[in-house]
Parts: sequence; structure tokens; C-alpha cells
Amino acid sequence: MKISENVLQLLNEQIAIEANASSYYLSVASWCKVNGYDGAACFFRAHSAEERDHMLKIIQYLNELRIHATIPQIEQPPQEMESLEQAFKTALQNEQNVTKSIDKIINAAQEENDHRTDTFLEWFVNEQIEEEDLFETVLQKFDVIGRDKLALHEIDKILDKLKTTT
Ligand code: OFO
Repeated sequence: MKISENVLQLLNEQIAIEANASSYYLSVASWCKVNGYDGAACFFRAHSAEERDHMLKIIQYLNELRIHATIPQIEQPPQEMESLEQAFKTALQNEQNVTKSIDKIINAAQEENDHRTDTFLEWFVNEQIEEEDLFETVLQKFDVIGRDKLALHEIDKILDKLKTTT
């Protein structure tokens, strides 16, 4: 096999992490839509699709090495959100965990002189910088604009615009 069992296991776990992130964002999008946050619903729907793309990238990488990737079982995400802000806090936390798990795979790949996996994951490192920045930027809006109904409406409009740039 072209990569070690250890790196393969970590990459398969990463596939599951991306799949679960996609599912979480879809659940948030669904909650946003029925709670009147149309912009946020579009934002999270687009983000769910991005996470699915991340999962597909890893599957494709393994397949190109002629390795069968493990297609994961998806955990049921929370259906109810405490608030729009809380959904973003959880999202940021998830992204920070993703960053850590990407780092872990890179460390393992480097220890094993697995340059191709190391290089492949560079894209994810840069993506995580963008994603953490994005969620931190949105969270700051709650402090800057506020949390009352009018403020949330403004934030929702901002999220609608942001969806096209994510
Ligand atoms: Fe948003 O994280 Fe994927 O990689």
C-alpha cells in the first residue's frame, strides 16, 4: 500500500469528520430557515456543500492511490439550536477541532516521510485558516451589531452576502 495503515486510518477518520460537519451545517440551515433566518440558511447550506466537497477530496485522493476509502456512517446532528449565535459558536469550535485533526494527520505523515499526504493536506491547512477566520468574523458581528431582533435581521442579511464568498 502507498500509505501507512496509521495515516490511512486518520484519513478515513477525517472523511467521517467532514461528513459529520456537512450534516451539522445542513441541520443548522434547516433550523435557520424555519426560524426566519433565510440568509443564514443559505450560508449554512452552502457551507454544508463545502464540507461534502472536503470529504470527496480525501476520498478521491485515496482512490487515486488505488485505496478504497471508508464511507462513514453519519451521526445525527442536533436538530434544535439555542440561538443563531450559539450555532456559530459550535461551528467555530468544530472548525478548530478540524484544524487540530488535520495537523495530527500531517504530523503522522511527516513522521513517516509520506510527502504526498503531507503535500495533499496543505490545501486543508489553508482552508482551515479561511474557515476559522470566517466564523470568527461572523461571531464578532453579534458583539458589534447586537443581539436584538433588528440586529439579528442585519446579521442575517450579511450572511446572505457572505454565502457567495465562502
Ligand atoms: Fe470546515 O472543515 Fe472541512 O476541512
